[in-house]
Amino acid sequence: QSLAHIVDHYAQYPPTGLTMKRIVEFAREGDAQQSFLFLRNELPVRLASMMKEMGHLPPRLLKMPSVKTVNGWYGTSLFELHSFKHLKPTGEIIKKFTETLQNIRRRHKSVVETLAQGYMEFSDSGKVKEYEESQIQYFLNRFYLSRISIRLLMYQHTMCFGEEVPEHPSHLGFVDPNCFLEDTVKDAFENAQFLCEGYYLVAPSLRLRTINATNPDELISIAYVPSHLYHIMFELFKNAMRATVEYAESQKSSNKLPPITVNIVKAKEDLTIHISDRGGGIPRSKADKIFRYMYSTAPRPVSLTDSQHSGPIPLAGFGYGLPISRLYARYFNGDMQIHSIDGYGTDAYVYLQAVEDQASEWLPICNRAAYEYYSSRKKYFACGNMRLGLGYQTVKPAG
Ligand code: W6P
Repeated sequence: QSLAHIVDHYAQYPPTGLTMKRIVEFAREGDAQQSFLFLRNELPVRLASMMKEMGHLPPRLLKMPSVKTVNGWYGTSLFELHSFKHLKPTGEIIKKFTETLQNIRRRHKSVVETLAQGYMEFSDSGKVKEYEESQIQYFLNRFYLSRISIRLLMYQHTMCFGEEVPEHPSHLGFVDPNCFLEDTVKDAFENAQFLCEGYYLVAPSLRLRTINATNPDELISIAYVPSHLYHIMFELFKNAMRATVEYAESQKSSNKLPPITVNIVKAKEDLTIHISDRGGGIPRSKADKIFRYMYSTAPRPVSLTDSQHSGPIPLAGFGYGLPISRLYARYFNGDMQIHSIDGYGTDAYVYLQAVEDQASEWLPICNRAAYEYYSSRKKYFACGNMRLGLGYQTVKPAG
């Protein structure tokens, strides 16, 4: 059976979207065998649909060595998973499956950097047309969203039913059923502050308020993926701090830096985190660009999470950080919005689902709208709102 055949087979099925509630329940009550039976089909479905989608990228981009490398990783991983299709779920097979998942995770670790490299190879070897750029942005949002979902499923299996241990005994795999948002937010702030002081010698302080609108006396917690929230907040804080310090310097202000204020509010439906800085804001003409993947301006692809630099680490510019953070927020049916007052400051809003069974995985599915996106040569930046039917839909969990 050829790889193309296997891809076609799995890509005909839509993914099965889960909710946070089901993920938590499954971590508590499920077992390795059930997980194996689900994932040996679900992971190939999600991998294959992205392989299909890669096929719609501009042909010249597909010829770039780094893009071929990533495509090859997907093929190898799909093939490995497919080899479990007809096997009896014995203890030994399940153990091998778990090891395979760990290998796959390692193999795909540097997908983001490698695709960034591929984009640079593409733009170095010829002019990038505007519609190509637009298709690539559209693709990357879907591709990275899918990657986030695949990695979460793999983490849940290896940490709940394999040898890997969760970061904290109260966690269920990669998920914290009682994620105290205030702790994660403070943690992200302190680490961004540390970077900021290392680079600028000063950093703004934090003014944090929490409002639990439903249970006023209770600390705010939801079931969530702590590392996703950390990633989102760390990115927003780095941006807010950089703006605050650089704006104060540009104003030759000798006053104390204005603090970054954060409000965390839990209501019946939404959990909102509002981050406000007085870093001078950004003009509307730049506002829609901050969620673009801008590989061309990145000096060298630098790993998103680990920094192997020596010397001061510049606070991130608008690279991949914000678009990927927004995908993390959207993944469980949340969102991220940024509104600015030019000449004053910026407000960032992170919306998460307050209720577990409303937090459904948001997955790219291949439908006609998506196909039309790749076949048309229009410039779609202006309607980049992926909620307007441009290929994104929530798949309701089965059963
Ligand atoms: C700015 C630009 C920005 C992006 C994201 C979060 C905060 C801020 N502040 O000036």
